[in-house]
Amino acid sequence: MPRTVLITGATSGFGKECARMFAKNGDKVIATGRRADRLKELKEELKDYDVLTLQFDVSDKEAVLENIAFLPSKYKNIDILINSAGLALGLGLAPDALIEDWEQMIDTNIKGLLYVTKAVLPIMIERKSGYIFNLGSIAGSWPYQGGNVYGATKAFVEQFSYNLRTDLKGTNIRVSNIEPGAAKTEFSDVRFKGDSQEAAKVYEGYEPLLAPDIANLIFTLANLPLHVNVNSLEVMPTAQTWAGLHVEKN
Ligand code: NDP
Ligand code: 8X3
Repeated sequence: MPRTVLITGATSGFGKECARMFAKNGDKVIATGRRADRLKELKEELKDYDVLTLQFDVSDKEAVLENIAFLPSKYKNIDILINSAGLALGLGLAPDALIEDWEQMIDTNIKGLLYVTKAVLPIMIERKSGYIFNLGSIAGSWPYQGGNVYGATKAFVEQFSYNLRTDLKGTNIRVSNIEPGAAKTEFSDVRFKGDSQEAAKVYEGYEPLLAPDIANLIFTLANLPLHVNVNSLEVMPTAQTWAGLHVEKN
């Protein structure tokens, strides 16, 4: 039975790879993002599969509510929500970081995720089924220099995921917080605002995670028996560990 899968951030990275994977599995995919050209390309690439593309900014509350309220009837019964839209902006220390970057991360990673989730919840609750994947990050659990507000937004996503799951007791709705480590997508290009050399350095000298690694895990979780809920899944490249706690010496 094909499922209906709403994916935010489907124009790149994890979201795009999830769109490919679920669509090729025969599921109905609603792929969303801000970049219309990317959505058009994805629609063309997946033209043999059941894909609806919708262009909206997750931080625009009205646009989110309207797009989900007016879904064509074929796509209304959302079974799976993948909240992948998100970003880090800058890697400056807190005193140097731009307040506008902080605001955009909060608007996207926190408020945007909340708007989409709130819009989808009634659909899942009415049908007493559903699966919500939230893209958290290792940055939500493990502090690092320059991670300041980005990490804090992902800590929000983690705790919100657990609290949401708690509130949804008895509804059969599953919630998983997916917490990847370093993954080579457009993430660092965005973080370094188009400085592709700086972005490339992040992934030099080791094998980072790639988008299909995370999409595969999400797809696997989505196919687990209905009585199984993975609360959180922290995934790193093998080369990445927690080593490196810093001591400032005299
Ligand atoms: P990408 O930059 O490759 O993809 C990010 C996606 O988010 C794009 O499709 C972008 O689409 C979308 N997006 C950003 N802002 C908005 C917005 N305001 N409204 C709608 N869509 C938006 O990064 P990843 O795929 O790597 O990241 C996906 C998620 O995973 C993010 O939440 C990120 O924080 C998280 N993550 C990433 C890790 C990594 O190392 N790559 C590790 C851990 C977590 P568009 O620009 O078209 O709107
Ligand atoms: C992305 C992973 O470590 O670059 O969330 O913050 S990290």
